[in-house]
Amino acid sequence: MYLALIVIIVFFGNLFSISHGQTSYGDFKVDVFLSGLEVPWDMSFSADGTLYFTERIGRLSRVGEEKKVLATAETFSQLRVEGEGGLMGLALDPKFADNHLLYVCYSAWKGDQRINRVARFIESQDSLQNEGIILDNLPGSGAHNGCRLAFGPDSYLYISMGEAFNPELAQDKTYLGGKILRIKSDGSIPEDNPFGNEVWSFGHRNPQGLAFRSDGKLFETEHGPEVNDEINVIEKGANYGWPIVTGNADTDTFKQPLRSYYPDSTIAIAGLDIYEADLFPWQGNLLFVSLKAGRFYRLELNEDGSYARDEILLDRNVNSPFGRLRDVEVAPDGSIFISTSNVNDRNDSPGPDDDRILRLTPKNK
Ligand SMILES: [Ca+2]
Ligand SMILES: [Ca+2]
Repeated sequence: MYLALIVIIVFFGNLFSISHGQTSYGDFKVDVFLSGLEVPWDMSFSADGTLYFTERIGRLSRVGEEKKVLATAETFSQLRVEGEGGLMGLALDPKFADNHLLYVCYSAWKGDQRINRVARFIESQDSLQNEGIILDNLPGSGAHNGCRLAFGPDSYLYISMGEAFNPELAQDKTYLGGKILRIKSDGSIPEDNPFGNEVWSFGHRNPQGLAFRSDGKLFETEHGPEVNDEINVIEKGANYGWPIVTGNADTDTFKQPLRSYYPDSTIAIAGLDIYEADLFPWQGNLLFVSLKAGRFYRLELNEDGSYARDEILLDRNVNSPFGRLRDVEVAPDGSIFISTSNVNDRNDSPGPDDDRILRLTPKNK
């Protein structure tokens, strides 16, 4: 039995939540769905509920009736696993059920140069085949590689790119780092992109979360430098400020974040998803996780789309034994999957079962 459903930990959400006056939503439980992983970086579900996920060391796996490793490091051309780089973003084609195409964003070597790239594969006979590099020579570094992927309702692929430690170039619309990029699934540039290249929005630092709501609104998370992690609503051609401003800025030049966190220290917000299922009473909430603080948040919006309130559901310093949290993904059945990031990452003491993928369900269902 590959499912390590050994540990079942019941959390009392109402005891541990940091209250902003909201009603308690009651209890949920956490099952360890998979263990013994190494930085499961991005998760994605096909419509039939099969889980696909990457590990940063270069593994890509599928979990349906059974767990199957579809690809290892040599599958990805010149894969560069170092620092925060490696195999990262994953997205399934909008027509995945018919064409079995999937897309990854990974760090690579080009000679002695560090780059990132986006490649497309076909899933065939329990492996990934026919690598097609659709966007190459993206800026790369030991960290600040971005690399989250999301398909929009326009069927175009959106890519978050870190500025690869070239902060001033985040403002340069001809440089592809520090940007949200938008391409067609064959790598070509849509005619209605705002600057005639792949750039969709700019002034980003290291965006680590990217998710569309079903109405087409695009949300993004971004690590602040030492302060001011951000949740942003991404709009065509907009400037999100880095490195001129971080967090809330008293200016009309830069797009204000939907929510800026922690003016005194960062918690490194990473994976993001929007809850649009009905297993939990959290419809329309933004779900996101943090690496440094090991937190899992849900954030409620007002009718007008502005920030209403948030709740911390897991916190490594309060109620969570799971350490750093990397990605969150809502499954088609409405349960919530969270991946940890402790092995060969910035955690001094990974547990014997790390890394793990967790599954959250309501306690009474
Ligand atoms: Ca994901
Ligand atoms: Ca900003």
